[in-house]
Amino acid sequence: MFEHIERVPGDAILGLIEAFKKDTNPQKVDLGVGVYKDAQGNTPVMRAVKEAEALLLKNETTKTYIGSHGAPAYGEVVLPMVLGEGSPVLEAGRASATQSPGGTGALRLAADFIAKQLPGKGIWVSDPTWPNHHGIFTAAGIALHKYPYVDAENRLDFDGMLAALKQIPEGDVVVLHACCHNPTGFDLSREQWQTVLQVLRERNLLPLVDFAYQGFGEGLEEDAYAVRLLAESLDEVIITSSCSKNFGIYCERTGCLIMVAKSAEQMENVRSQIAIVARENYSNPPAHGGAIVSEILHSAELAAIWREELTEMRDRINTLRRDFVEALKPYGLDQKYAHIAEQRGMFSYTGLTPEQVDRLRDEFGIYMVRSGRANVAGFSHENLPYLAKAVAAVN
Ligand code: PLP
Ligand code: TYF
Repeated sequence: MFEHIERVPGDAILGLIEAFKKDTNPQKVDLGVGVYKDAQGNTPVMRAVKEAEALLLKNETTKTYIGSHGAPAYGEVVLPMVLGEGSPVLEAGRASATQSPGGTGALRLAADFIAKQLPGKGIWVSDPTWPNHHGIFTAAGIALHKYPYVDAENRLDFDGMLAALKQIPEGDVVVLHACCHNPTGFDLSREQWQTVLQVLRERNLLPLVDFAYQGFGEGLEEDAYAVRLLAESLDEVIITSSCSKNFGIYCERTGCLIMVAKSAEQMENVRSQIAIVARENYSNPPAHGGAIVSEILHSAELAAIWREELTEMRDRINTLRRDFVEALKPYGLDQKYAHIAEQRGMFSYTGLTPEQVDRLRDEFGIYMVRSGRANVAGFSHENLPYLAKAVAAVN
């Protein structure tokens, strides 16, 4: 029965983990998969998370199913985190939260909902985007199209993006990265978001805002600018939020699908359909990650610790961006790579070519995605001089 089945290559990004492990170069540097790392190169459990888990262990009384929408206490804290305390969207009862297995799970719920309830609508993703976007939407049976995002000089191509958005058929879905664009690190300015809003409105397009890095760009509130602008200005918005990065709970699979509808009445209709989609995929989401987030955000004390830790992570990344460009100065490359200090979030489209990336791996044990995407959290003040020297050597 299985004779005809072909072997396919694994995920290129996740494959870097294995390749890095095998490398015996003592100076090797991992700039591959998008997980946060501290100065020692570790991805530790956050203190607020450890404390929340201790409380959960002590107080947990049952492991029963939590329902297709997940724990209400989780939705209760994620909605204001994403849409803002006192958001008019929340006041109007227009938003519904469904706990999901990671941001990926939320994307799949959104995809199945679109395929089922908005048949025939295409979906548009930035070129480039997170490769899983292609897989998830295609697997759900939705026709996938691209809009430009980066130009030949490795800069944000806002004009190209805008021109493409203006051509999208009415009613189609547009995937937008709320902040910390993966893989490029190029984010839109507030003014540019206002312009995008106008086009979405004029063309009657449905935004699906992927919000996987809240708190990693400029701040928890600042990073939510686009999400809140669109939710408050448009009748319908789909938001997929992830707690993997900002709570550092990658393996607990914790995300949220937020559906914003025109009215509370329509929201309840949509919500009932989302429950079916969740049920058909996995019945109920895993509970633990959502319980951690809910424990933290329901406690003023834990929430304050968490915010401090998140700020520390963000500041570390943004400092390393600037210091890397500084480290390139002696080689006369600081202008060429100045964009790395301007980009936001965990990732940088460095502008290194696939051939340069290969040389960095083979000659220096430096691992990144062949597109030239580097995980900036893999930089450290210890390895910056080595990285700068290596980048200079391949230039
Ligand atoms: N969306 C983007 C753009 C991402 O980079 C990620 C990262 O992993 C996700 C969604 C999904 O995150 P997770 O499923 O780990 O919560
Ligand atoms: O882009 C990244 O590195 C993260 C992690 O199949 C990731 O989003 C990468 C690939 C994948 C799942 C997660």
